[in-house]
Formats: sequence, C-alpha cells, structure tokens
Amino acid sequence: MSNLKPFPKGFLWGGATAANQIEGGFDADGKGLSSADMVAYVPKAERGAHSASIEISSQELADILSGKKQARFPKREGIDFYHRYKEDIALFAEMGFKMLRISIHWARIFPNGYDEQPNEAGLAYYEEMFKEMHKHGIEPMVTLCHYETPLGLTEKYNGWLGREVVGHFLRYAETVFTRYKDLVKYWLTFNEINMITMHSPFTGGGVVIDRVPQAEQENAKYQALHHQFIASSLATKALHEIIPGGQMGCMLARLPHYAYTADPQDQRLAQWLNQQNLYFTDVHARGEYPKYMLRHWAENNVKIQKELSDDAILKQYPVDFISFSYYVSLTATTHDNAERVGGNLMGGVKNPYLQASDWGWQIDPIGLRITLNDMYDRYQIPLFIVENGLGAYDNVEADGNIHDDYRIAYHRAHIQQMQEAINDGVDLRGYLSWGPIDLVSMSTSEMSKRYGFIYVDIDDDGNGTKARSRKDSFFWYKKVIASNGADL
Ligand code: BGP
Repeated sequence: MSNLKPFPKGFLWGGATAANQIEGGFDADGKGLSSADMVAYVPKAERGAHSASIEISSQELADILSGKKQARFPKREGIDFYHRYKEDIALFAEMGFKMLRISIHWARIFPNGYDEQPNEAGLAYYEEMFKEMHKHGIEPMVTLCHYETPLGLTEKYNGWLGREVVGHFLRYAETVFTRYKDLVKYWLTFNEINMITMHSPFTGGGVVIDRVPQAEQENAKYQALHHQFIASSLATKALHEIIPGGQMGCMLARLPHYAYTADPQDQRLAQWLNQQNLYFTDVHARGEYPKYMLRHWAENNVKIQKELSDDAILKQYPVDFISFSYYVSLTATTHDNAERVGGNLMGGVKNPYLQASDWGWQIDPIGLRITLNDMYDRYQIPLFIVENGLGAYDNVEADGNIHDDYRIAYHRAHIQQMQEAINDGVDLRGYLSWGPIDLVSMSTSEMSKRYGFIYVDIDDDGNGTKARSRKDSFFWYKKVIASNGADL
C-alpha cells in the first residue's frame, strides 16, 4: 500500500471543453461570427505535418465572408453541444464530475464585440447551462475567451491589436459576472494566452497578421498580448467587485523544456525556452514584465505602446490562481545531430526516454510532477490543471464497445504524479481532463483525434449520428472520482 497522502478533500475532478469545439449552432439565437468560426478544414494530405487552418490571410477572410470560398467549417458544427448539453452534462454527472470547464462564446453575448447591448438569448442560454450543472452538483469553471474573438472586432480594430478591444472585453466580462454572479465562482480570462506567439494571432486574438507590415509583425503579437494582459487585470478587478469570493485564474499552455545534454549551452537554451513560456504567468501572477523579457525586447527591437497607468494596473490586480494545460514535454539542444520527432504543433528534438502519441506529442507524466513543483515554487499560489489528456484514434468494436486502455494508462500515470506533487507540498486544487467528451480537435480540425471518455459518432467529414456512448475510460474515471483518486 502506498504511504502517500491521499488527494485533499474537495479536490475538483472533472473535465474541460471550449465553446467553439463543442457547441455548433454558430449562428443560433443571435450569435455573431467569431475568429473561431472562420477556421476552415484543410485535409491531412494537403497540410502535411502542419496544423490545420490556423493561419488566415485577409484575402481568405474576405473570400470566406463573401461566400467565394467554399470551405467546410467543422468547428461551426462542433458536436452539437448547443442543443444536447443536458444529455452531456448528465453523462458528466454520471462520472461524478465536481467541476466542468466550459467557455462562453463571446459573440453569443456581444455578436459584433462592440455592440452597446448584450444579446439576451445568449445570456439566457448559458444561465440555463450553469443551472443544469448545479442541478447535478457540478461547479462551473468559465473561460471568457477560448481561441475566439468576435469578427466585428477584427474588422474594426484588427482584433486585440486595437487598444479599444480592452474596453469591449471588459464590458463583456462585467456583463457575464453580473448575470452569473450566483452561479459561477471560478473564471479564466484567456485560454493558453501564450499560444498567440506560437501560431496565428488570429486564433488567439482575432488579429489578421498580414494587415500589419512585415517588419512590425513580431512586435504586433506582443502589443496584442499586452492588451490581453491589461484586459485580464481589469477583469480580475471587476470580478472581485462584482462577485464576492470570485476566483480569477490565468491559463497557460505549459510547455516544459528539458536540455538534451549536460552541455551548459543546452542547459541555458532550455532555461531560456522555459522563461519564454513562463513569462506569461510571471506577468499575470507577479504583476510585471520580467527583466529577462525586457532585455529580449530591447535586443530585438520590440517596442510596445503602454498607457501611463498600465504598469500599476498589472501590479494591482494579479490573478488568484494559475491554471495550465499539460500534454507534453519538449527537449532542446544546440547540437544538430539530435534525432527529431515530427509532430503537429509539438514536434522538435526527440527525447529518447519518452513515447509519443500518434501526433508526435511526447508523453511525460513525471514532467507533470516537475512542472507542478516548479510552478508552485515560483508563484506560491493555488494551481489548477485545466487540460490534460491523450488524443488518440479509437476503434469501435462490433458490439459498440471502445476499449481505450491507452487513454486510461495516460491519465492514470499523470494522476499518480499529481499525487506525488501534492505530497511534495504543491497546492493543487483540481484536475480537469481535456475533452471528456470527443470534440473537434483544435490543431487538426478533425474528429478522429479523440480525447473523450464519451464517444461521439461523428467522423472527420462531419458524418455520423452524433450519438454518445461510454468508452472503457468512462467507467474507469468514474471509479477514480468516486474514490477521490485512491482507486486508479
Ligand atoms: C489546447 C487547447 C484546446 C485543445 C487542446 C488539444 O491547446 O486549449 O482547445 O484542443 O489543446 O489540442 P488538439 O485539439 O490540437 O489535440
């Protein structure tokens, strides 16, 4: 028997989703279009190892909007959660979920982003959803902006590049805080805020980058991000004023880097890559830009425009907790003889000690323990894992069963390392598995990269009955939650 301390009482087990990957109903009940609705499907054969559809040019955008481009938009259909959320929440409840992370699709509330008045149908829709969760004893965690920005803000301001968007975001945040103040205590501002510098800023910020002269494009990403940091701080202030006891978190795609060798050059490279990843949480939690990033900007001619009060705003309203996604660890080297691993989004140097998923994402449960320790040492505030899981192809047997022991093994190994980290002293509050129900993949726009404990009958072309069924992992996770992590 293990002599580890068990998971704390009240540990928040559950799952995490994003509006644009599950809802569908892209124009239902007054919703406006958002950047996420513009993500068109590029078949695997055409895109090679790259992620699908995350770059968009101003020409493509115009072609899509004018109907000239006939593209398929899997994210517009999602898994029809918009109409089936009661059935799906009942399934989450059957697994014993304590918490469900969803995101509000901003354009349901303010269809153009800059509207004066909110869309009542959108507000009522999420109100019903939160009530449904509470009926089952499930606490909502709500992301205000998960990879979508109303298209009206792209047209008017080029998305988050425009300072005006801060004010529009704040009005949106205040509107939903006020409406849901008795229903939602846990909030996140921007999903994986760091990804804006890693892939198209259209995804993370509604910015069409070719509208910016090439020489200023790198700068533009940092400028858009600065606006998101300010918006996040002001939303944190508003949350505390509107919802007593409300908790605001930031959300980082944590991408820990190991050095490939003991060569100090490799060690330093890994350190710098980790700094580039953690600088986001440094700003959110410590309330200021770290010096190492200011040096990098100075050396690379990055100059962002700040208003006079910006530094004070960042300092005064840091987040209450830090949340992050964790899927992989990465390896860095200055030596060019290291073997590479091809992967969508997460390729790079192959770590000889790790296995990779079918998409080349290297699986590293111990890396999660290391990450939890590192982040808690650095910030000393509560942590939440709000995404973790294995994207895999599932096989439906003739009798309808899905034996996804690979998915169970992935979660089990990560949960064991979480328990180790808690025993190391880390204040970890919850574990939300990514995509507890199959959903449209962010990076491939396909259904076949599945994360769910619940199977959804839809294929990559959007065909299928949309019927839901329980995989083996469904019964396993139910047992884990019922035993508060003791029965793995
Ligand atoms: C994170 C995103 C999610 C999600 C997940 C899995 O980066 O926050 O939206 O989709 O990764 O990624 P993918 O769907 O590409 O496998």
